[in-house]
Amino acid sequence: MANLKNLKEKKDKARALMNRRDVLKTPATMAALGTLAAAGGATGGVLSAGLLGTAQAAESNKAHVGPGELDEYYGFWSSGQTGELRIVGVPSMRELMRVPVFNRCSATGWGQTNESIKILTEGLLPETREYLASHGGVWMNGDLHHPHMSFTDGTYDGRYLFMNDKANTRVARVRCDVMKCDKIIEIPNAADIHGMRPQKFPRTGYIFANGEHRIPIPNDGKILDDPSKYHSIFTAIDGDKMEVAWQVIVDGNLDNCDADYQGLYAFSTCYNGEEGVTLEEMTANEQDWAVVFDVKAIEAAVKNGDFEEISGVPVVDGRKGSKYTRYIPISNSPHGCNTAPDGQHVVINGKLSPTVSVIDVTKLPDVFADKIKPRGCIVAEPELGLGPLHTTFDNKGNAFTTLFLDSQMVKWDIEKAKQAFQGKKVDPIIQKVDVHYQPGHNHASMGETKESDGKWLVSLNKFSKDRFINVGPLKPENEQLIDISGEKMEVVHDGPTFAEPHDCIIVRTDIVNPKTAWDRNDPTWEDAREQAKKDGVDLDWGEHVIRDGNKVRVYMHSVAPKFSLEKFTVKQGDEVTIYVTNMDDVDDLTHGFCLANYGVAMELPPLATASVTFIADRPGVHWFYCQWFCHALHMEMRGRMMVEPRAA
Ligand code: K7E
Ligand code: CUA
Repeated sequence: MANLKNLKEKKDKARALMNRRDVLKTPATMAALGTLAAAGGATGGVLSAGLLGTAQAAESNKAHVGPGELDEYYGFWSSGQTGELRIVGVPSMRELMRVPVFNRCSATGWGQTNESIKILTEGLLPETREYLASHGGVWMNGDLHHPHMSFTDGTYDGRYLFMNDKANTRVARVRCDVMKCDKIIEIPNAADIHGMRPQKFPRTGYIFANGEHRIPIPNDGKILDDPSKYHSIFTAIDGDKMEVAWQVIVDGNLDNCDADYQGLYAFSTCYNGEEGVTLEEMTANEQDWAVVFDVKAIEAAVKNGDFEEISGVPVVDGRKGSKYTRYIPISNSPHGCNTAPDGQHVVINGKLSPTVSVIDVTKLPDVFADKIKPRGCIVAEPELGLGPLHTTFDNKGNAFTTLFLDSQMVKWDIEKAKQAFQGKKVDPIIQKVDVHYQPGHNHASMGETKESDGKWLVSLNKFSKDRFINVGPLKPENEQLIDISGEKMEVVHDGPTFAEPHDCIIVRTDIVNPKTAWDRNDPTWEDAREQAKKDGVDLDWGEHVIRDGNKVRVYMHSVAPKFSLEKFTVKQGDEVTIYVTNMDDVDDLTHGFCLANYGVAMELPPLATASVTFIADRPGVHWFYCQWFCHALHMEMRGRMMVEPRAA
């Protein structure tokens, strides 16, 4: 009975929402914002209209990956405010691995080992490093929204993954051979990197990154409450060197971006054309823009000196009227920006407008030559539903757009949308399917490459509400798997997930080939290798304690189930560095090193070296032990650090 009552309540709520949606059809702006707020409200009242007569698709066999079977695709998932990268198997949606990037990690020692601290700090701006010196040395948080793989010739090449940190204005790179972060840089002159995409052609090349918030440049305190002097900045990073190549100052706030398949243009959605600082000011106008960057012209400007050097990087003026950019008027507050695999169309997602705008890149030379108006490159503008945020594609000319407010995924035909734009009586919408609830990003298998294959679609939903048993006030998000191989979309899987999978990519497994053990010559522990050489010890087979004033360097290796040193002794107050090398090369034979009551812990996968430095200021016997289950005698894999008390 309770269930029936529940169902009736839900239907009533859904009907109430239907009415509200009708009200919303007209000038969307503030009303839509009101609903955005309601979606986050405590009542759960904004439920998908699709609850009416939802015929939930039966579990498709294709999505089932049985015990011991392997997935067809790697999913690379962001984790939003958790700050890490996640690896998910698709279509099983099994979480396979977490790769710490902008976060601190208890298991792996990321943020504590000398090797990770180097990566986390060497690319920071000097003023940030100075600030952090008295604030723990490394940032403890990050906000990782957009993970994207490097491209060669319009498709993924399996070299690197790049990702942004909105919280602390950084861009990071993960090596796909070992699935570890190897570079992090902070972007100067920018505030809070949001949209980020690699160059698709001829290769990556550049990483394009949007500074979202507007700030005074330089932001040194001379200008404060004078928003007319704030700017936001577009950055091109050299993805090989992980250095800023150039920047472009723009009008408005940059949101998301993408690149073309010709290597000529980059695109950013741009809201707050009003340049306001309050919500009312930012949404006052009915029009914002998509900004198009002429990459070749900007490169020439940098070569010919048409830039200002700020914080050591060339900054080109791309504000309205500049020859390096064009501002294409788009309805209020566009969000996602997605290039289609046909190489010709770029979809700008309306967010506060129920439409998406389709740019034809072949018309851009005429726009830059001022032969046609900026809007002249728009070749379709279908009305899809409420709150279009992001779009992805199959290999048959179809696009899939998330509708945040409607809690739906809409499949539509790009060609038909173009015909409708020219006045033909055709409906580009093929199907809408309910997702649960409030989807943000979506992604189809290989969908942002020219090899898009139209098999799977993932909807990353911001709310799970009633989809899972209740775990308390903080609920998981819900990522749903949709089979798009047929004419109709079919939701086949719900996957709860912790905060917050903003975005993901789905990559064929043949493209990604990680190693199963580290190479002993890996540059990650270059500093350890050099120090061992100076100390005249063997890093691989170390079992040495080197005293150097009040510095002590301990070298040990691990072979299951033993550390090479059963004990070592230091003096209270010594600065101790422990280098541990795992000499087991057996697949999956990871050890760990945990020094109890010193807060020290790190991972040691096959043939890796890791090191940690700390002050031995607690006298007594301190056990270190292997913290990764490695052997039948794993519990016995341990030793003692003895700290002699300081003479009284
Ligand atoms: Cu969440 Cu890509 Cu940061 Cu849209 S962004 S939802
Ligand atoms: Cu070595 Cu557990």
